[in-house]
Amino acid sequence: MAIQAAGCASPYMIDRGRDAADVVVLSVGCGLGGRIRVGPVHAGLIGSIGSLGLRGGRFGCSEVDDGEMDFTVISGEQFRPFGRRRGKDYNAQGRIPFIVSDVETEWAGFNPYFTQIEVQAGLLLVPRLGLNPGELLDFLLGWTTLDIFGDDVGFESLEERMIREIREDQRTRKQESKRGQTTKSNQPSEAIP
Ligand SMILES: [Ca+2]
Repeated sequence: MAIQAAGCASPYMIDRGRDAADVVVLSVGCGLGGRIRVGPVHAGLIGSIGSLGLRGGRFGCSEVDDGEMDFTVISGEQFRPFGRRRGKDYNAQGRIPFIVSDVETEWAGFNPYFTQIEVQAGLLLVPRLGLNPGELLDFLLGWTTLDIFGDDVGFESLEERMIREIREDQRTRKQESKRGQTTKSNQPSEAIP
């Protein structure tokens, strides 16, 4: 996202920005309890719905009423981010203790759900902190154009384009304002009689 914010809008750089955003999850839901998950292995006691923050490579809320419940011996969770499909959605069910046994996705490629590490804990507000080593590898290899998760979809959405153009406009105004101040300060001051 920072790369996109820097104004580099080629499809290649847009994908590098998205790949970078995929690595970290920092979001919050509503509910009660705590949970830890390392790929398909999980343990916890939690019920939570909704998602707001950085998750699935996007900042914002999720598209469907996602959430999770986890009683360690049985679990279920669903997530689908807004925007262009890049294989970050999942519907995962666990019917045996500690293991997610069934993961469905709209995506044909490898699901990054299996390389995700995340913890959640809270009362009413349930923060979620996650890191995905698989996505980190995808980000690093992405600079060589190798796309192991098949999530390099290229061009910008209308929303992304609007955000970029607003940021570019703000940056240009700032630079012009700075230049104006520098020119003023370099002008010779009037001679004091
Ligand atoms: Ca990628």
